[in-house]
Parts: sequence; structure tokens; C-alpha cells
Amino acid sequence: MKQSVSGETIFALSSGRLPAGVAIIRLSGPKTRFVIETICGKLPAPRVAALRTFVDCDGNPIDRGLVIYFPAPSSFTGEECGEFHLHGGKAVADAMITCMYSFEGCRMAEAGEFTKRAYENGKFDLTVAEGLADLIAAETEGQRRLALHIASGAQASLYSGWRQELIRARALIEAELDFADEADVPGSVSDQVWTDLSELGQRISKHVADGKRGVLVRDGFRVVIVGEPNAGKSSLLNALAGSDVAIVSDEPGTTRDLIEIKLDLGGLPVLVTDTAGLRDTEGKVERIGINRARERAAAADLVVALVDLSNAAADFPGDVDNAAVLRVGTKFDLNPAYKRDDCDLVISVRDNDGLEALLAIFAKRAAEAAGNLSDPLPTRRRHLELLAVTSHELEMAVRQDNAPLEVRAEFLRRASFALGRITGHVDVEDILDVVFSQFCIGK
Ligand SMILES: Nc1nc2c(ncn2[C@@H]2O[C@H](COP(=O)(O)OP(=O)(O)OP(=O)(O)O)[C@@H](O)[C@H]2O)c(=O)[nH]1
Ligand SMILES: [Mg+2]
Repeated sequence: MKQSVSGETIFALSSGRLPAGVAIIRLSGPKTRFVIETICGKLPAPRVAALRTFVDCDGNPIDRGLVIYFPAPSSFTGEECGEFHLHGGKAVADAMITCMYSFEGCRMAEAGEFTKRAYENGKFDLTVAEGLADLIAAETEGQRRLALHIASGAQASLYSGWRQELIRARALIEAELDFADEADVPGSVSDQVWTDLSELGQRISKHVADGKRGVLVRDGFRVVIVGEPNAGKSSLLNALAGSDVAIVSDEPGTTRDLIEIKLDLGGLPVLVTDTAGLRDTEGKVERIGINRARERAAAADLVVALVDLSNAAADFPGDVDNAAVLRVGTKFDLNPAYKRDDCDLVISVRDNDGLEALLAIFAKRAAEAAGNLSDPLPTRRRHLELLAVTSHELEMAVRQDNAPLEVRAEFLRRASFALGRITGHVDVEDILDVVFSQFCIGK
């Protein structure tokens, strides 16, 4: 295994906000052993927690706690690593960090630097690193499950398997090119190769189609509430949020901006957005709000169109550019006798009526859209873009059966290059900062 060429030892507070029961300071790099020996005395046995008094460079005690030493390469980063478990007081952690600064060649880690070193030392590929970032950021059960799956290497093995298939096919084609002049080479080896590649292309296309599900689980199922002014959109949003996040008034045109809340429904993140009431208006600011509402509704996974049942002149907004619309009648308490045959559901925010049914519909639609979370879904646009390139180049190679073999082999090379960029197996210097900066400091 390649060892990090970085000579610097990095450290950071890896546990959460202080004060807390315990604070964990992690370090990685060549000075680790020396730092542990200086602060704790004797080096503990590898990977075994030892209770020690921690002292600073002048021999003054800082705290008493646990220390663990992970010799290279059996550590998270692949380098010499250590952890100090201290009492989670702010002054305790500060004193320890000040002490660590005093060692030459030691510095505070940057965001994601431990994980970046692990990646550079070949501990895992980029998709696993991204899975770890998602695992740390996971707020819902669905996000956790998908992130854990990816962090465990499901995507990594899928993509590297595909890449191997492409590389093998290219090797066969190269061989055919090399022997093309020899008369006794039996028919084209590539017939079977092209059948296999075409089948691989179908698998990749299906995976790309599944990408919508991965992005949905990671970023949320998007519900957008629309309706004429005063339909009760902001009242509904507040009721769903359980707090007054949006201003409610009987003045039409109250809401102008998009107001978004996040719900956790059945383990999936659901983002619900309140919008400006849709109507023709002279107001400049209101018009901007209405345009934003239309754009957001067009991109939604589900549009909830409201109509005020207490107002006979009210109607659903007619021009919403989205096929997934749920029609809901509001303020049912004001007009319980009134029936519209075009409502999927009626609600009253005042009486807390129909809201549970509405949430159940959101949860059901989100779960249907997310599907089975045990598939290794692509969760990032970065993956989807590179998969689209892979798919396109592969299709060019398979389809152009009249083109010279050299040309078709070149398309295959580009396809495997794009796959290699997802996992980080080929030239990815330019994307590393983007990937690792999403981590917090200490990871
Ligand atoms: N009785 C009753 N009144 C409601 C209900 N929902 C909303 N209202 C009232 O209807 C009025 C308009 O409500 P909002 O939630 O501000 O409506 P909106 O659709 O956000 O309106 P704009 O932001 O102007 O587009 C307010 O006076 C609310 O109190 C309900 O379920 N029952
Ligand atoms: Mg409003």
C-alpha cells in the first residue's frame, strides 16, 4: 500500500460540539507515536484503549482519559494514527489542542483531510469517501441506509466491475487488431464482445435511470404547495411544520418568497415549499414570487394544488407545468356542505382535519419514488454526469459497427475513463477538493 507522502502530522477535534461528555481528538501522520509518548508516557499496545494522564510539554497535567494508538497501515488513514478521549470541556480540549500545536510538524487538519489521506493511501475509492460524507450528514433512516450501503463499497464494486468488463473487451479488441494481418485468425472475436458490451450498456442505462431515486433519498422528495392567493398555503405549511414559519393573513398576496421546510416521513426526507399565490398582478415583487413559484412547481416531485372551499369564486391554478398534481380543498370547516368533485382530499387546518391523510400521501409517494434502498444507487450529480458519458461512449462504440475497430476501441477507452473518474481510479486531481471539502473538520 502506498503511504502518504505528506510529512505533516494533522490533528483535529473529531467529536461534536463542546461541552460534551467526551471529546475525541484524532491525529494522523509520522509524529503520532512521538506525540502520544510525550503526552501519555509509554505507547499503549496497538488498538487497545489505555487510561492515562495527559501532560503538556512542560509536564503539567491536562486531563486524564483514554488513548488509542493505531499503527500504520491498519488505521483509518493508512498512516500512524492516534485518538485521545478527553473530558468534553471546552478548556480541556483547548489545552490539549494548544499542546499539540507545540509539536513541530503538527498542524490542525483541514476539512475532510483525514478521509482524503485515507483515499490517497488506497484505503477506499471516491464513492466510499462520498458515502462516508453522506453517512455523517444523514438525517433520516433512508439516508442512513443508502449512505451505509455506499460507504461499505457497494457502488465501488459495481463500477470497478463494469470498468473491468470494459478493459477486458478492449484487450480482446486490441488483440484482434494486433493479429489482423495474420491469415489464420479465425472470424471476428468481437461478435461476442459487442453483444456483451451492448448488455453492459443496458445495465448502465438502468442504473442511470435509478439515479433519480438516489438523488431523491439524499436530497429529499420535493413537494410544492400552489394555489390562488388566500387558498391557505402558508397555513398548511405552518401546520405541517408545527410552527409559524410563514406569515398567514387574510390579505391576498401575503407570501412572495419560497419558504421550505423539511419533514422526515417514513425515513425519507420530504421538502415542502410554500409559494406565492398564483394570479395576474401588477406588483413587481409579487410577480417575481409568482415566477419562482411556477419554476419550483415545475421541478417538484409532487405539486399540491389548493382551492379555498369557502370561496365559490375560487379555483385551482390552471397553469402548473407538472403532471404529478394532488388536488386539495381547504378550509373545509367553513363550508362542510360544499362539495367539489375535483378534489382528491379536503382539509381544514383550523380543525386539524385531513392533515394526517395528506402526510400519509406524501410518505407513500416518497416511498414509491425512492423504491428499494438496498440497490447501490448513484446519489450525486457528479456520478450521474459521468455515468451519462460512460453510457454515451459505450453506445457509440457498440452502434458504429461499420467504423474501424481502432475508432470503436477509442470510444471504449473513453467510457472506462469516465467510469474511472467516478471511483477516482484515473486522473481526478481537479475534483478532489470538491469531494473532500464537504466533510467537516476532524473527518
Ligand atoms: N377557517 C379557516 N381559515 C383558514 C384555514 N386555512 C387558512 N385559513 C385562513 O385563510 C387566510 C389565508 O391563509 P394563508 O395561509 O395566508 O393563505 P395563502 O394561500 O398562504 O395566501 P397568500 O400567501 O396570500 O397566497 C388566513 O386568514 C387564514 O387564517 C382553515 O383551515 N380554516
Ligand atoms: Mg401565503
